Amino acid sequence: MERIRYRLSILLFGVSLLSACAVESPMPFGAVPSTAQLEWQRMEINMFCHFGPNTFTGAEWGSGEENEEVFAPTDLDCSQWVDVAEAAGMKGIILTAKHHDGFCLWPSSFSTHTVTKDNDVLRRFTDACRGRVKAGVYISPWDRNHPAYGSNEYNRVFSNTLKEVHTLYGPFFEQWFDGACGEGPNGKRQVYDWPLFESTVLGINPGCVIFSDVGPGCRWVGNEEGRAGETNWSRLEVENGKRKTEHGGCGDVNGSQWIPAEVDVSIRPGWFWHKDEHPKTVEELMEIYYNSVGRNGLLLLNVPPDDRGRIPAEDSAVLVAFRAERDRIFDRDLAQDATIYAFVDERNVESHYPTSNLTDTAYHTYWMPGDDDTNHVTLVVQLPEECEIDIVMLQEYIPLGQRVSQFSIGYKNHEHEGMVLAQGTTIGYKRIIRLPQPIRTQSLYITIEHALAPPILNRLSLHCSK
Ligand code: FUL
Repeated sequence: MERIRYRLSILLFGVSLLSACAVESPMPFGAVPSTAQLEWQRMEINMFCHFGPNTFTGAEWGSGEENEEVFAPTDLDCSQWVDVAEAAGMKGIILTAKHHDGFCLWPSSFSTHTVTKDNDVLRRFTDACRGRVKAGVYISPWDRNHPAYGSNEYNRVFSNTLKEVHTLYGPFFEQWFDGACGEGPNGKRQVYDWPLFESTVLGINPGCVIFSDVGPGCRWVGNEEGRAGETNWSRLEVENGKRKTEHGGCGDVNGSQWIPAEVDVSIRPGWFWHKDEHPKTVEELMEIYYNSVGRNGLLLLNVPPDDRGRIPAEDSAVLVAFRAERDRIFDRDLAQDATIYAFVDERNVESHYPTSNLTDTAYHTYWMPGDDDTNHVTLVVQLPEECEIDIVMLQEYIPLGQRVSQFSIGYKNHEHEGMVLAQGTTIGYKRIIRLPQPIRTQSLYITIEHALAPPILNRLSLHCSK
């Protein structure tokens, strides 16, 4: 007994010593991402594949009356899609398993408008993705073919369709619900039962990130041009399936739910492949990258397979070049060997966290100032030598919430005058700021002018795009 008591007291002493030394992790601020949403955000760029009867008819919105035999890829190869996605540095692919024409790329039991059993494209797609990239699925609630569309019965049909796809082909990392709600074959519109659709998917796969105009997993950014708002909060306020404030591109600073922005855009003019259309250039894709990933969004870039069922060579070439350009700029971090000093107003910050956490590449190490330091927090980045810089990349540690609402970047010129180079509002998961012109300097200032709670940053890097 005595021995047990002795062991227990040693143990308790050890535990109290440990907790005295350990830094308590900061309290989260506001809504925070779920584990699935965090993993999703860290994917950064995913591929969208619009593929179906429209690929063969030249339409963008099929009528639903197309003959099933129209869908006839001559050389279908879903692993080639995965090859292209991997080469482009994309982590997931979302396939339009059913677009508005209602045609199912799997032999569904709930529709007659489908591929045949021996031509199960969804199966080939999920098989090709396994172990390489994550698979996601677009299933349009709008259905221009289904006879039940426009009635209560259709909501049950659609829920069963979701159940079928997620049970037989899942798990999917993302379920894409398009917001379009047009007329069906009988001229009626459907009143969608969103709570039923969501609970069906999440009941089977709680980790599935559901996209729609209002989430709950991620939200539409409000345009199809590849642009998030310069101010972009990952919070939103949704009530009865509607945004309380109309801020697709900007989110809602006061929102109580974590619903980050997804930026969907096509590499070509149309969503589906059309013979006479061509992909965007690397410069255009870089612009999209800066305006999406660089503004706290996830980029969902549509790369449509052609009528062979393969991604055309010109699209894959531009994607490889797009990746090479990102690597060229961002693989070289000029701040890697920098020393970073932190001040609040004029005084040194007393922090439990080393500023070296800002330049290491580990995701879960971060820096924050003192508990009351929310405004005028300046990080002085002292470089080992003078460098030319035209890009600053900042990341907030979003598992503890999104906090920063105003920041600026500056430096001292050769006359030692302070010069503001750029100003911004939100940072979020990632913010990439392109300076109006390159500067040569050995030290740069990043000031968090205002945050809703002490700012917590996990990464700061400097680059030169020249
Ligand atoms: C839109 C749809 O109507 C388009 O056809 C496309 O699927 C795009 C991604 O979403 O709202």
